[in-house]
This record gives sequence, C-alpha cells and structure tokens, in this order.
Amino acid sequence: MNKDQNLDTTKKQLASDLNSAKQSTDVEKLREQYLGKSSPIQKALQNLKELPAEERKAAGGKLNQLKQELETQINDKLTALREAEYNSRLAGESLDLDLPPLAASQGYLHPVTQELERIVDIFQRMGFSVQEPFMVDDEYNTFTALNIPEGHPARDMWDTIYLEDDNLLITHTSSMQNRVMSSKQPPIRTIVPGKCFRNEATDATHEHSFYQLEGIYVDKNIKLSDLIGTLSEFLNQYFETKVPIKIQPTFFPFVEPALEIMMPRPKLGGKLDLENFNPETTDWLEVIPCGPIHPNVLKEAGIDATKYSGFAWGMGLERLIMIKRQINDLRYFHSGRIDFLNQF
Ligand code: FA5
Repeated sequence: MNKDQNLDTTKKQLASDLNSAKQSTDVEKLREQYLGKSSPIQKALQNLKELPAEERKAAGGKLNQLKQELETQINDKLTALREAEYNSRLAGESLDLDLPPLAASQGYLHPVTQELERIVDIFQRMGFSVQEPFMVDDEYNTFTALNIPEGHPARDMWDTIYLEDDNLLITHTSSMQNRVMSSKQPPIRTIVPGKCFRNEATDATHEHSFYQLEGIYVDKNIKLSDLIGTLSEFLNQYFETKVPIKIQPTFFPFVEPALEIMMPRPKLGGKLDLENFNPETTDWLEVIPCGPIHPNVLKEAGIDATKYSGFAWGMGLERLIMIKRQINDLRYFHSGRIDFLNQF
C-alpha cells in the first residue's frame, strides 16, 4: 500500500469513527486519537526529518494537508454535536416567566433602605403620608421660603453645592416644607424622606451624601407637647424600648423656638445601654432637630398663622441607624463594601 492510499484510509476511518460518535466527548477522544501527540500523523510528521531532502517537502505538504482535513472533519462534527446537545438541554429546561424569582437571586435591600422602611412605617401608623423631595431644587424652596432671605448669614449653616444654572443639590429635606404646606389644607401630616448633599469633609459621622427624614405637622391647637409626644414615641418604637430624652435649644430660622431632641449616646459602634442609665452621668447625643414652625414660614405657604400652628423636624437617618445597628463609621453605608453589606 503506498502512502497516498494510507492517507486515504485514515480519512475514511476517521469519517466512519465520527459517524458512530454520539456525544461531543466521543469526538474529543477521536481528536486525541487522530491528531494527539502519539497519533500516527504526528509520528509521521516527526519522522519527516529521516526522509531524503528532495522527498521531505512533498511528504510534509501532504501530511499537513491531511492534518487540516482531519481537523476540519472533527471540528464540523463537534460543532454539530454541541449544537444538538445545547438544543436538547434547552428543551429540557422550561422557562416560566410567571414564576416569582428565587429569594436568593433577589439580593438584599441596602441597610439604609431597610431601616428607612421601618421608620416610614412607624410614622405612617401615626397617620403621616409620604412625599419625596426633589434632589435638585431652587434657592427659594431651600432657603427663602424657610425664613432665610437672600444674603442672610444663616444660609452659611449649610455647605451647599450649587449647580451652574443657580439651582442646587438639596442640603436638607426642609426644601419640601413650603411645597407640602402650600399644596394641602390642614390638618397636614407629611414626612419627606430623601437624599441630601453637602460640600463637607467626610469623617465617621459626616458624608457628602446622606439621608434625612423631614416631618411636617400642621393643624389647629398644635402645641409643643404634641411635638415632644410624637417624636419621643417615634424613638421608643424605633429602638423598641423607652428611650430617655432631653431637649435643648438651638437655632434654625424656620422654627421658633428651635430645639434638639437628645438621647443617651452609646459609644461609637457600641450598644445602647439603657439598663445602667443615669441621667447625671450620661453623655447625650442630638438626634432630632425640630421645633414649632415659624409663623413667617406658615404665612409664606399661605396658611393663616393665627388659626393654625404646627411643628417640623429633620433627622439624619444614617446617624440614627448607626446607633440602632451599632455601626461605628457612617462612611460604610455608601462604600459598597460587600463584607459590611452582608451583615444586614
Ligand atoms: C437641618 O438640616 C434642618 N433642616 C433640620 C430641621 C428640620 C430643623 C425641621 C428643624 C425643623 P442639620 O443641618 O442639623 O439640620 O441636619 C439635620 C441632621 O442631618 C443632623 O442632625 C444629622 O443627623 C444629619 N446630617 C447633617 N449633616 C450630615 C452629614 N454631613 N452626614 C450625615 N448626616 C448629616
């Protein structure tokens, strides 16, 4: 048998072997057998150097051509079998678009969102409705309507990020006070949870972006005791225990008097320990700035300040959540760190 016949039988043999291959793994085995390191064709290629120089080129050319043809045969069969295997796998997997996703594939809500839902739920059960703020707003709603006229030094209390068109990124959710009060008739009970932005250096208790939750309550005969009752009951419910509070004066142009509700300060990242609570030795932490709404702010929103009164507050959500969940650095919340997020 001459060499050409030999080559021809190799092709025929491979064709017949491929014909009987049922799975792609069978074809892989045939590839090893026909083209692998110890295959006859590889051996023949290695032995080329033994041939006289004048025969070597022609013999090498034929062997390489055969090798290519075998490869093509093998690849074609492999592609056909893989496609058939893929189609049969697909046929076995039915896709029901109405099925709810598996819990594990839904991921988790961000800890701020989880806590925000709890906080909103507490206020909704007290009768408050929810309205979201605009993240970009104007100076009128953020300052002027809140009894802070242009040029008033109180505007410097907030490190505002201004945009090129003179609008700004809201520095506080109080930016919604005027809209809420001018679009509704008393009694008004609305909370405004939303993201705020300030151009300030970050540290364990300061971020450039953070959440606040504003509350606005307007009705006839609203007194300071309503404010204290509502907000201390919120703290009791959120911390699931009776939270001792203290109130101290502060300054905000849109409430009069401006107040800060304080609660016992746990160590940064430590547990809120009320069992050993001693008002004399406790270190207090301001958690809810608030106060009766200034008559100028009511008037600006078209509410008759001789008939109605109200109170407002604006609390920082991350700072409250830090106490509740014993977190020692506010920057973790928006760091995207999976090891932190996995704890919630
Ligand atoms: C205000 O922004 C007022 N609008 C709150 C208010 C509303 C008072 C209604 C009276 C009536 P203040 O700048 O203190 O106040 O911010 C309120 C809360 O937001 C703070 O107590 C704090 O918890 C949170 N906060 C402020 N700045 C940051 C910051 N950089 N990072 C994280 N939280 C912050």
